[in-house]
Amino acid sequence: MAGKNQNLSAFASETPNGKDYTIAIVVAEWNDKITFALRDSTIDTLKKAGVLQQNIHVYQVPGSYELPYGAFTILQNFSLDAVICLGCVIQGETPHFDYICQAVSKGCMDVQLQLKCPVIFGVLTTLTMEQAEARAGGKYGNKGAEAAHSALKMIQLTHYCQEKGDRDPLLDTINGPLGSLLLQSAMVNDDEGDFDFDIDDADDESYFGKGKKVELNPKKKKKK
Ligand code: DLZ
Repeated sequence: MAGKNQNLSAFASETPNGKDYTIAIVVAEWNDKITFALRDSTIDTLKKAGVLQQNIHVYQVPGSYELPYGAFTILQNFSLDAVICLGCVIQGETPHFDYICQAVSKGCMDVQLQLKCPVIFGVLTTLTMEQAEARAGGKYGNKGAEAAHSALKMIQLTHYCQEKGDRDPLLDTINGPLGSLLLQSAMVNDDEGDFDFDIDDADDESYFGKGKKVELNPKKKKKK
């Protein structure tokens, strides 16, 4: 991957094949001369890596500030392998440069960790328009190409871990916050207004431990 002032379109490793992947691109319309150049390079790189045209979905949002919400909403409604966020924030033109940059980078990070899907930060944050142009197809390559490569690398990592990992995601879910919710739904409210668990002393093994089976949809306890 390119470092400072290196070519953003030159990668340290091979770009993974993307023929089975579905990817969304969210593009900010602010500084569209730059962001549309990033978009075109992203699409070009994805296609060269084998991603099918019909599996590349492009959405536009007004500015970079809207990128995290765009990614979040798209991920909540469509099955995707990754979302690539593209934007350009130029310090000279943006009095609240730091706020926007921080909000967008933190926002993209939050979305990917919360929704467990790679969200790529393809946002140029530069001092001048010239610096942006140099990274949107100019002498330092194109940040869009880098974003596409990053997306495919992260999808590859995700699939590798899902296939080879030895942890059961269902078990983790049940033992995590969902487990508490399920336990709450297993509680029954007796006629005195107290909550009680409906635990069967059955022998079978459940996610709640051997020998204790929790009825997840218990009938209300009858008063004796
Ligand atoms: C308002 C604003 C400014 C001043 N500068 C930029 C910029 O350089 N790059 C960019 O992507 N967006 C900019 N915006 C727009 C904000 O991202 C956002 O769209 C508006 O504040 C509306 O929420």
